[in-house]
Amino acid sequence: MTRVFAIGDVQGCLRPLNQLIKKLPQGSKLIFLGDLVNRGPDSLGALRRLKQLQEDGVAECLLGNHDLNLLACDAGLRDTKPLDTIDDILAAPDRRALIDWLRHRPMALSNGKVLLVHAGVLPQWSLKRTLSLAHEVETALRHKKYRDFLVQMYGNTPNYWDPKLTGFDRLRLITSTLTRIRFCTPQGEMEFKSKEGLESGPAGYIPWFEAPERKTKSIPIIFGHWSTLGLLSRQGVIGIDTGCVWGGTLTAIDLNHLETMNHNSFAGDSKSLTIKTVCVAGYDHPLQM
Ligand SMILES: [Mn+2]
Repeated sequence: MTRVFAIGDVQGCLRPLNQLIKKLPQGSKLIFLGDLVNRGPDSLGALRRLKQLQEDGVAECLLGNHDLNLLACDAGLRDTKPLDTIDDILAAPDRRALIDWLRHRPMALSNGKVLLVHAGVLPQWSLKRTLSLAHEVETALRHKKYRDFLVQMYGNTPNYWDPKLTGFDRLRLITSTLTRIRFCTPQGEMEFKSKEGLESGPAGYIPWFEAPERKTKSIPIIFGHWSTLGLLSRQGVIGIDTGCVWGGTLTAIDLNHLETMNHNSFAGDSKSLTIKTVCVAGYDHPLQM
């Protein structure tokens, strides 16, 4: 059986990426949870490596908010900011190939037993709904006029799900959820400012996975994005952004191990999943905030 690992936010940390791959069993399939680039010391090297791994059939990579920011910078819609480390990609001779590869990556993945997203999902979304909404954004990004979507991508509204949403409002809501969500109300109204731990949301807001009516409770969700949580397993979800780029670690989780567990042991309750991970030390000279 092919071993499958989900891997947290690489963010341009090529050395830890290479070290982690060396520690995993030969022939493993690797699924990266987005934020492939930015903040780390070698975004270009990491992106080239991940593209090669995907083209070799070894890896797949989800899109995260930093990857979408790169697409927007490439399209001339956003200037790089002082902490950004993507200039090397924008100056690279293979820039076009890298960008075109990146915009064809998925926004969510599932084999029916586990759901993988960069940031999270809204309470009203089932597994099927999540994959279908992810596909709407994927279609926009793969279209030859994908720049039209990038122009409209930024913004914090709408911040709650309404199936009647259409056009760019709908695509923006889906993108904000899958790549940026941390806190929402129990009804799923999102808030985008809080970035610290589980208790750091404003009054009335909870981590997205604690929404009491969340329709994805029966399937484990693996996500990245929220590095201030560290490795987290609760409510049937597993966060694996362990802050590689901030001096933490780069974490891989064994999905085969997860799939062999009794489904009922995590459905809808607050128990932690038993998980098996492989970690390497992250970037050892973290940038100053
Ligand atoms: Mn992120």
